[in-house]
Amino acid sequence: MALAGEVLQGGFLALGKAISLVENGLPEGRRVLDAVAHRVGGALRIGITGPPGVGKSTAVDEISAVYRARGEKLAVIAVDPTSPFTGGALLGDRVRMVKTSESDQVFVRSMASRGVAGGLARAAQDAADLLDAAGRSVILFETVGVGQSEIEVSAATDCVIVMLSPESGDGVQAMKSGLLEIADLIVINKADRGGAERLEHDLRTAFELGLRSRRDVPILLAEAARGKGIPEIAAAADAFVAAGRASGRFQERRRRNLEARIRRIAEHLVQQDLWGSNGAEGRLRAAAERVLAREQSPYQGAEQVLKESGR
Ligand SMILES: Nc1nc2c(ncn2[C@@H]2O[C@H](COP(=O)(O)OP(=O)(O)OP(=O)(O)O)[C@@H](O)[C@H]2O)c(=O)[nH]1
Ligand SMILES: [Mg+2]
Repeated sequence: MALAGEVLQGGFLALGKAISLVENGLPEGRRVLDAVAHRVGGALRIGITGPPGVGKSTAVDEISAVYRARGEKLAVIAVDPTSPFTGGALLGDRVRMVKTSESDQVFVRSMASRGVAGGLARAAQDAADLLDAAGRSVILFETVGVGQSEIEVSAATDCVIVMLSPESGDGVQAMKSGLLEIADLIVINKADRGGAERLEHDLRTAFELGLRSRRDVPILLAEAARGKGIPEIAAAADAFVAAGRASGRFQERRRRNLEARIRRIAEHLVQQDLWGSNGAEGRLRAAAERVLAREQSPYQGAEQVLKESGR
């Protein structure tokens, strides 16, 4: 398949095209994924999530720069970005590097949580597989940690960074929304605004009282807008990943994430197969008529639909 070959070559144009295909749930996208599967798995996937406006995009810009300086090939998947990237590390470099190859640049892709066929988490992970196969070595996912599907996206990574700010009761919001449960690393950004130590203390108290399983999660302070604390975030993520690799937790987590992902895909395929087959609508209608006529319960109706569909 020509497009798959181009994806493996790492071309940005081909990547953009292939990601659109998987985003729209099209069979061609699926075929590209099948064709590149033998090259997926090398990239490190990091999720950055948190309430709106805490500085995630600013931090992603800066963290990208840290990894790039080490020669990593970066990709960013931003889900529903309400604010654009500052353009500091990304655009600045892009302008400077017009003459260098694509492999030196950061591939950035935005994704909307609405209108993605078959679910945001599926689309984001499919896109990450394509980027991975294309040779991107670090993939950063930015999601606003509000909805369940956004949280699902970040959870399906090798390391989750939860970013909060001392403003606007982020700590309380994070505790309520289940964000803290998925954090491998917590960053309190906008430390310049004051109240960061207070929030850190509140989080530690929350961990001691309730979320004891999270008690050892590192909490870092940062000022992303001024680049402060950024190398420390990258170092803490690296340390988390290195410890996971050494203990086997890294691989175990990948396996568990894949189990969840394959389970969802299988359910999706069964549904497609069942309701996409010839005569499915008619069988469904007949079953409804039988229940209306008090001949069957809805369960008996469903069982008969399955039987008539050959299952
Ligand atoms: N005072 C202060 N402002 C910051 C800091 N980091 C980022 N900001 C500002 O906070 C605002 C929001 O930053 P973004 O990076 O867009 O935040 P975000 O979390 O990506 O926002 P959404 O994607 O809309 O959820 C911008 O105006 C940033 O310049 C910081 O350390 N201190
Ligand atoms: Mg943002």
